[in-house]
Amino acid sequence: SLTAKNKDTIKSFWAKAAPKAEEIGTDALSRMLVVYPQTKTYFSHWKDLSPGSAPVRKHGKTVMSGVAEAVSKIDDLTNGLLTLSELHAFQLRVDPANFKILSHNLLVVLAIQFPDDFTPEVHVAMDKFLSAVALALSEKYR
Ligand code: HNI
Repeated sequence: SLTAKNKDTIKSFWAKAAPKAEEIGTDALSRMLVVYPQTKTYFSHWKDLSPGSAPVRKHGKTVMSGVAEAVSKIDDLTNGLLTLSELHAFQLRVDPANFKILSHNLLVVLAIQFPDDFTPEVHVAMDKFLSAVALALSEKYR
């Protein structure tokens, strides 16, 4: 689980990343849809699923607002993300395996967009954090 040091690392990295949240979310979602095309099934109601399209941009921003919420609730992710977990489990019916896929794409994009700040220490802290977020989002599935 996340140590106090991990949490500090995540919060200070997030402070740098937050202003670019829309771009991060858009690029991560764009990559996920291209590299893992099975994820496109959830967004078949969109007109254009190509990288950087208007709905991808809009949803990129939405997903990152969820990540921002998770950072703010880092001390109790399970309760903090319960509503979002319920939504993904019961309404959206997203297979929780996809949370890991999106997390991977987020890490790739963070490494690209923040080559200097994305140290191994930040990498491991963000990896642990995104795994914890994925676990919290999976809470309502069982
Ligand atoms: Ni997700 C809607 C956050 C992973 C498919 N998602 C949301 C919303 C937030 C959100 C916030 C908007 C909620 C609302 O309307 O109240 N999603 C997150 C976060 C993660 C995540 C924080 C993981 C880090 N979502 C995923 C994954 C998929 C996914 C991996 C599928 C591959 N999400 C959706 C879909 C919607 C959605 C589908 C509704 C989209 C729409 O068109 O409105």
